[in-house]
Amino acid sequence: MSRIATVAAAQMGPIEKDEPRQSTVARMISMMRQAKERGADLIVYPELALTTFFPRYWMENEADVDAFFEKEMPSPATQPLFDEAAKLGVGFNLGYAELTEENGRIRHFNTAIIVDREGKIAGKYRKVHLPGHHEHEPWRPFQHLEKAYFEPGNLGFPVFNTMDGIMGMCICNDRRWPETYRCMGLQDVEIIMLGYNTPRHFPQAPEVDRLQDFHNHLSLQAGAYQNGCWVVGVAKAGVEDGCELIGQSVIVAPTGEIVAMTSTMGDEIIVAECDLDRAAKARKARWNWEYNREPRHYGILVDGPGRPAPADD
Ligand code: CDV
Repeated sequence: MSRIATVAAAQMGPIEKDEPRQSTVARMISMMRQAKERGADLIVYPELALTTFFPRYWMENEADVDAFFEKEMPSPATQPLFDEAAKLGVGFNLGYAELTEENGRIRHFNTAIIVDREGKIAGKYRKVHLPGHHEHEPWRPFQHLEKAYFEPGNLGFPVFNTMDGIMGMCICNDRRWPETYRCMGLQDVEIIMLGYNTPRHFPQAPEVDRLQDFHNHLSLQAGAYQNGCWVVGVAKAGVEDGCELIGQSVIVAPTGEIVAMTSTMGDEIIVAECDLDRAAKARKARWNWEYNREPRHYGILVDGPGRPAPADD
């Protein structure tokens, strides 16, 4: 018997700077209900889904930054989402800014969780690849201060046996790195969920602005195909406080084919039936890693790159 996860990608339109958590959570609950009506039993929300994408602002006051972070999960503001999940029997993937204390040290992470159909947290991931810059760079039309406001995740790329599948997560910039998918592929992941906030404008190389949608799909489709797994990529889209974020959220099959895609820049649900057994089948038929991988030649991936020494004359 096939294991089908009916997955909804819940693209969100802009969240303005002063939009309270309660309003965002109400939007998310409304989408969860729509998803359930369309048969979904798992819903994926964007990166940092509870607030505006605050790394675009330079803030000197730590309290101003921390106001965008969750000190507990669930909290009074987010508990209704967990309650609705349990009521409807719909699992979810949520991205948020996490403020926590570990060994007496305050830490800030860009985090995502998987919550199961009983409303229990079944897995946590902290973003490894943080894009952007550490300092205020006034030449930019908007900042990208993830390196200033977060530290790199310290959990690796775990996968979780939950909801009758093997599930993994990554977050936004992670999707551009082949290592992200491979770390989870090697653990037999069947579905990778991720959210993104991707500005259309790339200040370091504006000539690639026109390629943002292409590079988004290129990364997601390659990750799915090369690792034989489902990939669900979900945008926060539209013009958020003057900054345009790309949309085109997708559900990608283990063949690399897009099976559903959003067509607006606002709150929008797409749904696909994901046969989780297709992951193992695709991996075996196409790649058969035990038989064909040559890991003894891949040491450079962890030992570090290095240019070859110049040839002797
Ligand atoms: N939120 C992100 O990680 N955004 C990056 C942008 C800055 C390039 C991304 O990879 O989409």
